[in-house]
Amino acid sequence: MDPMEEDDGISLNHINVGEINLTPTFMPNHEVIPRLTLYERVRLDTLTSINFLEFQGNINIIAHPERQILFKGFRILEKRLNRLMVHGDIEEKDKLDAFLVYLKLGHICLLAGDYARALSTYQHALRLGEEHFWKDSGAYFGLGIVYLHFKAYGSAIEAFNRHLYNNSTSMTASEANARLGVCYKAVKLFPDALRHFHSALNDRVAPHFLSHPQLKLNIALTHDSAGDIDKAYRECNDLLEDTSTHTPNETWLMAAIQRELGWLCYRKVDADQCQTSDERRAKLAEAEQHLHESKRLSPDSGKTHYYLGRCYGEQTPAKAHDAFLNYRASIDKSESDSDTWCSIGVLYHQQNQPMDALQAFICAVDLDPEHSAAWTNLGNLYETHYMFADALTCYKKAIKYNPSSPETLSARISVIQNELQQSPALLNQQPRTGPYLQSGCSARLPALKEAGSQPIPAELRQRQEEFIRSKQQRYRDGSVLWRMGELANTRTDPPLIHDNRMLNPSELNMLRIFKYAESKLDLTCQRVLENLEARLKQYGCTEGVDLPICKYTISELKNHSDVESETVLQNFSTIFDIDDDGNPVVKPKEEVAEDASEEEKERPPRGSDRATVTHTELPHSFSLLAPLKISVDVTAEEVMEKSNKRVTKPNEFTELFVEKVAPPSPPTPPEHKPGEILQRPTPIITIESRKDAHSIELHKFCESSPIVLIRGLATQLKMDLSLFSTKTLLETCPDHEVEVRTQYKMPPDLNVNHLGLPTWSCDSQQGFTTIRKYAEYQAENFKRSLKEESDKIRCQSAKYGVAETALKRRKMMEENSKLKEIKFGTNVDLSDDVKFKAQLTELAKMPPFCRVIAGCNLLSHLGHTILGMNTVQLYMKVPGNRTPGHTENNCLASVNINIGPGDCEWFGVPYEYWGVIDKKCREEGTDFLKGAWWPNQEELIQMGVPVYRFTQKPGDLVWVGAGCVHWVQSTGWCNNVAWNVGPMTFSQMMMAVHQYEWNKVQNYKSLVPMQHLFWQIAKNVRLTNSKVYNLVRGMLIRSLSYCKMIVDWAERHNIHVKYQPRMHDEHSHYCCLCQVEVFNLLFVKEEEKAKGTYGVWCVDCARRGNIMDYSVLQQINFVDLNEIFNKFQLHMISKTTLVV
Ligand SMILES: O=C(O)CCC(=O)C(=O)O
Repeated sequence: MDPMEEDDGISLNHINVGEINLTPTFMPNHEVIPRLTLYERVRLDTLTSINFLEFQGNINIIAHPERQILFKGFRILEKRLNRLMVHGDIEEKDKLDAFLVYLKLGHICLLAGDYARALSTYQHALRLGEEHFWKDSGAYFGLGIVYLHFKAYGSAIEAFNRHLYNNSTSMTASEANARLGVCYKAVKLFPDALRHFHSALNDRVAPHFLSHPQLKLNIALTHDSAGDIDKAYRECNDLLEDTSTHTPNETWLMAAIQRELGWLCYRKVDADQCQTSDERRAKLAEAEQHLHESKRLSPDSGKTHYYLGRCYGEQTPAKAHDAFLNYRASIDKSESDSDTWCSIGVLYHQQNQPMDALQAFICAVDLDPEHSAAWTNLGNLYETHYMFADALTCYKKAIKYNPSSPETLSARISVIQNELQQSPALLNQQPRTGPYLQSGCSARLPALKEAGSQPIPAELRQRQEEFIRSKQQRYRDGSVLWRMGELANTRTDPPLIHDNRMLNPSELNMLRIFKYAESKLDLTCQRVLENLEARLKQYGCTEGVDLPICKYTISELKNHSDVESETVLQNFSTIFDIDDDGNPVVKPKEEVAEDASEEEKERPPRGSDRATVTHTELPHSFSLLAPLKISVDVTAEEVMEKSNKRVTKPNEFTELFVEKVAPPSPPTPPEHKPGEILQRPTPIITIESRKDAHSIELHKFCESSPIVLIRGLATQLKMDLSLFSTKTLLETCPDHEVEVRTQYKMPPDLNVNHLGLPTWSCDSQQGFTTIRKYAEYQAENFKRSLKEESDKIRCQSAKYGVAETALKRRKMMEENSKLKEIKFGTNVDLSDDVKFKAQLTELAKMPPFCRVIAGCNLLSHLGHTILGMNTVQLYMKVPGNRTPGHTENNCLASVNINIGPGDCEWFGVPYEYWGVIDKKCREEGTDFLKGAWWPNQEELIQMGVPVYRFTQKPGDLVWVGAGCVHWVQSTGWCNNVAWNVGPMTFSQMMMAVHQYEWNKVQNYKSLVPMQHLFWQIAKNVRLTNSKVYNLVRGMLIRSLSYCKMIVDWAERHNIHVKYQPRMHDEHSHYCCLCQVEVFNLLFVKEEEKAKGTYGVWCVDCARRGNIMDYSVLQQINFVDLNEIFNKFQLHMISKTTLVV
C-alpha cells in the first residue's frame, strides 16, 4: 500500500532523459498549428503542475474533457520553441522566452502523463533560468512529482522542499508533504518522513496522493522501517479499530493494514520477543490470521502470499509445502519481487535443492543487484559447496550493499581470503557430499558467471528486459494524447463543477482573468465565470495561491487566436507579469493607465511600477534574508501602522519586506587562482605572554581566519587543564553520563567500508555510559595497545627464532584485516556550574573573545542555554576516534582545547566551499547536515577545495572560524573540551542567518533561534558598527512587522491571543511539525493543553490545520517590542575607542 507500490515509473537509471526529443517520433513536425478558443487559451495559461490531480487523478486521460487543451498547448509551445532555436541553440536574448516555454511545456507534459518529456523540459527550464524557476509556484512541485515518479528520491526531496519554502500554506502543501514523507522514508531518513506524514495529516486539505488513513498506515510503516516494531503494531491496531477514518468498502486499505499486522507479528517472533515455543506458535498463528484476512480482502497481492510463505517457512519441514505454494503464488502475481525470490532460495537450500536455490538467488540479485541478503545467502550456498571463490565474490557484494551484520560477513571474508591464500588448491575444490547435498548428488553447482544462464533466471531476465524496453518505448512516445491529431479540430467543453469544491489555484486565477475581462467574454467563458463565482461564494478560496508565469506564452498564443478574443488577450498580456521580486502582478495594463497620475505615467514601464499586487492573508514565506522595502530608520510605530494595513486597508498596504524570495543556495566558491596551493598552511599563533593572549590583534586575526591553531595560551594564562583529565573527572564525577559512539578504527588517511574500499560514509552506533566506565575503557585500550605493540615486536623476532604455529599466525592476520571497533566518549555535558565549578572557573581565564560567557559573544545574550553551544562539552578519546565533517550549528565559530596527553589531527575547509562539499556528500550518498561523513582530502583538493590539516597537541587551542567545515581524529589518548562562540561581526551574523534559512529548506532545526537572538542583542548591546547595526535593525523590522501581521490575522479570524510573558531562562520554541523557530507568537491547541502536552505550532503549520483549534500565546507584547526597537540605536564612537 506504499504509494510507490502502485507507481509504475522505472528508475532513472533505465532512461536517458537526454534522448527524449520534444517531438515524439510519430508526430509530423509540419502539422498546422491548432487554434484555441478563448476558454482554452485562458485555461491553458492557468494550468500548471498544480492541476496534476485533475488530469492524472482518476480519469483516463484519453477521456478527459479538457484533453484538447493539452494537445493544442503542446503543439503550440513546441512550435514556439522551434522558432526560438537557432541551429539547435537559443540566443541570449531569447533565453527568458525559452525558459518560459520550457516551463509551460513541463507542466503540460506532466498533466498529460508524459513524465520523461516533462522531466526533460523542466530540466531545460531550470538550466535556462534557475533564478526564475522558483517564482512559478508549480515549477518545483511539478519537478518533484516527476522525480518521484522515476524514484529519484533525493532530487524529489530537494524539489518539494524548495516548493514548500514559498508555498507552505498553499493547497499543494499537503500534497508536497505527503510525497516528502514517502521520499524521506525511501532514503531512510525516518524522523523526517514521520514529520512530513504528520504535517500532511494535520492539513485541513487532505492530500489526494495519500488519504488520511493511508497517511496513518504510512506512519506505521515508517515506524516499522525505523525498527520500532511495537510502535508500528500499536499504530496499525489503532488504525484497524478506528473505523471512523475509513469505510469498510476501502477493502484494499484494510487488506494493507492486515498485511502489515501479519508481517509485524511474524517479525515479533524473530525479534526474540517470544521466549517460549508456545509464545512463538501463538505469534505465528496471529500473523497467519492477519495475512489470511488480508488475502481474503485482496487476493491479488503478491506481498501477502510472500509474507504467508515466510510464516510457513518458519515452520519447516512441516509446512514447507505451504511455504512453496505461497511463494509460487507470490511470484505469479508479481514476479519482480526480489525478496520473494530470495526467500524461495532460502527454502530450497533448506530443502536440499541447491540448483533450485541457486536459480532463485540469481533471480533475486538480477532483479535487485543491491539485495544484500540474497548475496549473503548465495555466498552461503556456494560456501557449503566448497566453491570458495564464488562465495567470496557474493559475500563482498553483500557487504558492499550494506548487510545487517557487516562484522560477521567481513570476518567470513577474511577467513576465506586467508584460507585461499594458504591453500590455493581450494579454488579448484570439487564438490563433496555434504549435509546439503543429497547423497549421490555430486554435480558441481554452476559457477557464478554461468549461473545467470540457468533456465529460470534466463527466462525471468528476458521478460524483465522486455518489460523495461517497452517502458522505455512508452516514455519515448509520451502521452497517448500526442497521437490524437483529431484533437486539433475539436473544441473543449469546459467541465462545470456543481458541488462546493474549493477553488484550486488554477481556477482562482481563471476567475481573476475572467473578472477583469468580464465585458468581453464569450458565452462559454461567461458560464465558466458564473460557475466559479458560485463556488467561490460557497466555499471561498485557499491561501497562498499564486499566478503562474505565462506572459510570454500568452503573447505567443495571441498570434493564433480566434479573432474575437484578440482584444481581450492584449489586455491580459501584462496580467500574468511578475515584478522584480517575484510577486504576481494582477491589475490589467489599461486599468493602471487610467488610474495613474501624470508622474506615474512618466515612470519607466517596469512591472511593479505599473501595476498593483495582490496580497495573500500573510506573506508566502517569512525569510530573514528577504530584501527590505523600507528604510532602517523607520520607527516601531510606523512599522506597526504599515503592517496593520494588510488587514485594515489592504489597498494601501505595501510590503515592508519582500514576501516571496528565492530559496537560499550555498555560496559561490571563489575563483581558483592558477597555481594556488590548495593544501593550505594553517596559521599557528604562539602566545608568549599574558598580553599576547589578550591582544586585540589575536582577537581580530581569529575573527577573520577560517581556522587558527593557538599554542601556549593555556600556559601563559596559567590555566590548569588537568581539571579536565580523565583522572580528575573520575575522582569528581564518576557517574556522570557519557554518550558513546561505537566506531570502526580506520587507516589514518582513509575512510573505508567493510571491504576496505574508500567511502565518505561513516558508521557509528549510539549508546550511553558513565565517566567511570569510559575511563576504564580508555585505560584498557591503552594497555591493550601496549601489549599489541610488544606482540608485534615478538612476532618480528619470531622470524629469526621460534616459529609461530600456522594457526596463530593466521589468527593474527585475520584480526589485523578486520575493522576494529573503538568507542568515542562524546558530548559529555559540563554545563552544571555547581558540579563543574572548578573547571568552568578555569576556562574563564581565557581572553573574552574565546570565553563561554562574554559580552562580545552573541550566544551569551540568548538568555538561555543551548547545550554544547553556550555550555562546555567534553570529548574522551582513544586513538582513531573521529568527529565526522560538519560546520557548527548555524555556522557559529567554536573553540576547542586538547587536554592531552595524546594528539588530535584536524582538517578544515573555509566557509565559501561548503556548498561544494554539500554537493559531493549527495553524490556520495550521504547528507551534509544529517549524515556522518569523512571527506577524502585528495578528492577535495582535486575539486579545487582548499584544505587545512594540522596536529593539535596537548594545551593547543583550535579556533574554528565562522562557517568552517571541519573534521577531527585523535591520534593518541586524549580529552578535548569545546564550545561555541558568536563573534559580533557582520560576516558571522550573515552566515548564521543564511544557515537559518538554508536549514528551513533542508528540514533541519536551527539550534540558534536567530529572531530571538536579534531582539536580545537589540535589548542588551550597544552596537558601534554600522553594518552590524543595519543588519540587526533589518531583522527587527521584518520580525516586528511579521508579528503584527500575525496578530492582526489571528484577531480577524477570532483566534484568541493571550499575553503570556516569557519566563526567565525559558528556551526558545520550535514548531512541532516543521521545526522552524517560533518567535513570540506560539500557536497552541487548547485540547493538548488539557492533556498536559504543550506542542507549539508556527503560524503557517497552524494555518494549514483547523485554525479554530488554536489559540495564540504572545510572549512579548508590542509595547515592549516597540520600546526595544525604538531604543535600539547606533552608537557612534571616536576612532580611538575600542569597537565591539
Ligand atoms: O574534539 C573533537 O573531536 C570535537 C571537534 C569539534 O568538532 C569541535 O570542537 O568543533
